Amino acid sequence: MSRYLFPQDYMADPSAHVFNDKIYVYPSHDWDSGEAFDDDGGHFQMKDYHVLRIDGDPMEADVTDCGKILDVKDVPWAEKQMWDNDVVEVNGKYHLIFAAKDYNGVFRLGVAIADRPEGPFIPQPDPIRKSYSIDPCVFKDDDGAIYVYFGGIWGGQLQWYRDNKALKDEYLPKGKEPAIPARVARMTPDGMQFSEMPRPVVVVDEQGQPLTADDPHRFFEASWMHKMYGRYYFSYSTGDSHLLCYAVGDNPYGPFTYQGVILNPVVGWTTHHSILEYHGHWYLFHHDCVPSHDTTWLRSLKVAELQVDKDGKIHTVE
Ligand code: FUB
Repeated sequence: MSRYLFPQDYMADPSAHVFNDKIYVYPSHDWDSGEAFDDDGGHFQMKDYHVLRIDGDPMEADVTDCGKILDVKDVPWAEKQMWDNDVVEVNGKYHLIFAAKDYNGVFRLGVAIADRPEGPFIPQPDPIRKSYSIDPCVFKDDDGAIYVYFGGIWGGQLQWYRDNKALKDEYLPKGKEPAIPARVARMTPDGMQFSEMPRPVVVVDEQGQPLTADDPHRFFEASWMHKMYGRYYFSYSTGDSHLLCYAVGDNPYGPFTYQGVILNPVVGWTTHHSILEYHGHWYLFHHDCVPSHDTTWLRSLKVAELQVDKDGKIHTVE
């Protein structure tokens, strides 16, 4: 069973968290900009963020749009395309980590800070130093350490970087070459900068070999990290094979061993999600394009309860 969370507006890429015993969902805010579809996501011209609050069981409770929390015109370094974001609590404040294109057409990650989960968020004047690409997921471990997972291929520009340096030409591995990995960096305790150079998030098969470029289950974008039964679950979208998959590891850096498919392809090109525990139940937040009749840039938020075995295996959502 699943539920459309907010049929009143088009939103996507939901990052869901529990703050003060309520669920807050931080999505991208889709709209019809008139830009044509292209392989670089030029049709995703989002210009602001809203936050949704769910007052109880996400399968049935009321969902409130708390309003606009950040507008691209208020971010000094960002020109356009406010894509996926995520929020983490840092010393009693709330830090929104978001991706947008700067005035050189390069995706960077930025920070904006609020006193409450509902915002409004005040942006920092500059992006995170040495940040690149898209789809930040901010994960706070039980010891308080904060990690940001990020990266996305094609329009997300990850194929333009290796060893954290920009390449002269993009490089997309083929065939049995190792797939391009997501990245993870621990953040400074104040949640403002990377405290280390980003490291690759390697997803391996049962033999410990990295998934290859031709594997339909390899990483493409939409990183998410959650902890379950004391283990680290890295989940992601496979992009052009349109799956949500997961892999499990014993520490925040991995490697993560591939486990299976969380969600089969939905209507629409993209698929993107978050996973959250609330009052002892696990939920998958994601999006599809059924309400917009398969208009890829007009997506609608959904939630479904996840079935998890006692050994930590996640069942594919049907
Ligand atoms: O919303 C724009 C982009 O579409 C996201 O950054 C990707 O993950 C995909 O959902």
